[in-house]
Amino acid sequence: MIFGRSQRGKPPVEPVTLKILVAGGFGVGKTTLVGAVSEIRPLRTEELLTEAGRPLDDLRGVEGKHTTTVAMDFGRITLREDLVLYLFGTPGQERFWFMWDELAEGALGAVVLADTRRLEGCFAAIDYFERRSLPFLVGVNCFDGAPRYPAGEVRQALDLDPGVPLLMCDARDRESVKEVLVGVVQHAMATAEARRRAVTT
Ligand SMILES: Nc1nc2c(ncn2[C@@H]2O[C@H](COP(=O)(O)OP(=O)(O)OP(=O)(O)O)[C@@H](O)[C@H]2O)c(=O)[nH]1
Ligand SMILES: [Mg+2]
Repeated sequence: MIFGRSQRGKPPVEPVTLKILVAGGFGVGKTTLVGAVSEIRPLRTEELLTEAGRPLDDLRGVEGKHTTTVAMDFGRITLREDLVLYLFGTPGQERFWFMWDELAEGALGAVVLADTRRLEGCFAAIDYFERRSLPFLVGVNCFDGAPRYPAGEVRQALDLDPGVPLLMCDARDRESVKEVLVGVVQHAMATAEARRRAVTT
């Protein structure tokens, strides 16, 4: 058959689209992470850090940082031809957290980025996802010059539940970020499956 389906190959697949949040404290690399993997030009809402914000904005370790996210970052990555992730980066500064509930709506899971020099920066994000039972994974963004700690020590310092995955990553590196995102999707799927089983048994 010349015009049969077999000649045209596989019919195009409608991809599943999933929403993933990228959260964490101020300046941990959320905007960098979304920018590193997005296949569309990421939408950013960066504003200049100002003199007025200086007492509030902790720039230790990221002295070269001049801008901050005030609403969100948005990017997209196709993990497989049938699986597309929409990434929503949250603002890190506490004064913009009123945005979080809007951003979290309909999310499958989240990445909480952490910087070991300022671990306390991600406590609020961890609390937020725990309270809402939204599956999340912790990505330790290994900045150059930051001390490296074994995963177990970081888990302990964060008082992480044993079921929450923790990965070391580099927010600037596409492959590293992809690994983190695959980790979130797998963790969210496993959590959903476990919850389903708990309901039906
Ligand atoms: N060396 C190094 N620098 C990084 C890394 N990730 C981010 N940076 C730098 O750290 C600074 C902060 O990164 P951002 O991506 O703006 O952080 P953010 O979490 O979006 O910050 P807010 O939106 O202000 O909360 C920038 O100057 C980045 O270039 C990393 O993995 N290694
Ligand atoms: Mg940002």
